[in-house]
Amino acid sequence: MAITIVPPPILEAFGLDCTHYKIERFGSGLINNTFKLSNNLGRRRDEFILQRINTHVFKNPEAILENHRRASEYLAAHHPDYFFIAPVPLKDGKFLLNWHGDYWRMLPFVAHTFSVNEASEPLQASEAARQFGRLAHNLAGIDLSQFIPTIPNFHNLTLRYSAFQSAVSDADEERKERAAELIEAFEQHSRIPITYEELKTDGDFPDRLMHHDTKINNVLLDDKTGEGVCVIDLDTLMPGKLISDIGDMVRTYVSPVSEEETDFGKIIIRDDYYEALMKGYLPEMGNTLTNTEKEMLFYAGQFMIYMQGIRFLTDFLNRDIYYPVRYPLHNYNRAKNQLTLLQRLDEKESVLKKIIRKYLK
Ligand code: GN1
Ligand code: MG
Repeated sequence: MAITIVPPPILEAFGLDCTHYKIERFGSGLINNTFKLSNNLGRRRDEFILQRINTHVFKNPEAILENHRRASEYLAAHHPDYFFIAPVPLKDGKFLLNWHGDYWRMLPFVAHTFSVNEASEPLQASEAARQFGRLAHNLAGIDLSQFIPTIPNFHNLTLRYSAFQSAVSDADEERKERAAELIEAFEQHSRIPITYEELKTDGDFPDRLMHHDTKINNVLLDDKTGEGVCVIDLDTLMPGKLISDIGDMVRTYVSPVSEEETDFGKIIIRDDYYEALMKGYLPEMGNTLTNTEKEMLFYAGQFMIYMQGIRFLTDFLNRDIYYPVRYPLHNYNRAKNQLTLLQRLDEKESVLKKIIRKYLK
């Protein structure tokens, strides 16, 4: 359940006097409860983001803060000039607060930045992609064995596909009937999960520390210049595959409308945004990409759009237990939106592959 107020002892545990802060709900994330704390004495620098972690989704919230701390220590040691948001410690030195079974953590708020929910100029796409590319590159040498998956199997398409199939067989007749065409369309694209199966055993397709949620609103942009400043939302920073981060950028930067759009005719592939994101990301990775990774850059978009589509459809069939919905067909429409996006992407395969080649060394 979303909450609207923050109990004062939570601020106190972080060493803040609650009478000095204005607290507002913040952002558009679907999973955690996010608040912005602003110092009401007018100290602009003294602002924070406070979040209650959704423990239905993140069953091991300690892992989030542990991973975040390890990554920030590594980056501070190896890339001291790289701007990365480290979590704010509690008075007792820990980073995660357990308050009557709810878990809270705090981050500094980065002043003079903004974020966008949809890319409205190619520069935003290239700046955001550059930030995610830089993150991946700067973390490339880190020891992955120390990282705990914060959501096990998060982007395991094999398991997402079987969850989808189970949802199809367990759903009530009404929802199944409503979704029949969509179910069939996603099943017709089963080449996408099969390719993923093949990649899992490909020795030239390494694990990397990936962000796993590279939506454009997870990058802060500079108020004045629009340049990328840093990435945010490190909850799913964990070992994974390159296609997750590239794919979610394709999924969310390239169409002029988001996964919430129900006028499906508005979903199109903007080649210039696709190009901007490859232009932003690929040079940051330098020549660290393997041949298989290079070959799978187009597939990345198909992989993430397909996975998000079946996740929404699975949730619709499961009676909306994961994603918050505002109306009965909300998850159904989100799934249909993603299917449309996948179709638009496939239609442009050859042009988009040409763009990719331009930015590969
Ligand atoms: C969730 O909460 P938010 O919006 O950052 C989801 C992502 C989906 C996204 C779709 C932990 O992210 O995987 O892509 O919704 N995060 C989790 O909007 O499930
Ligand atoms: Mg997120």
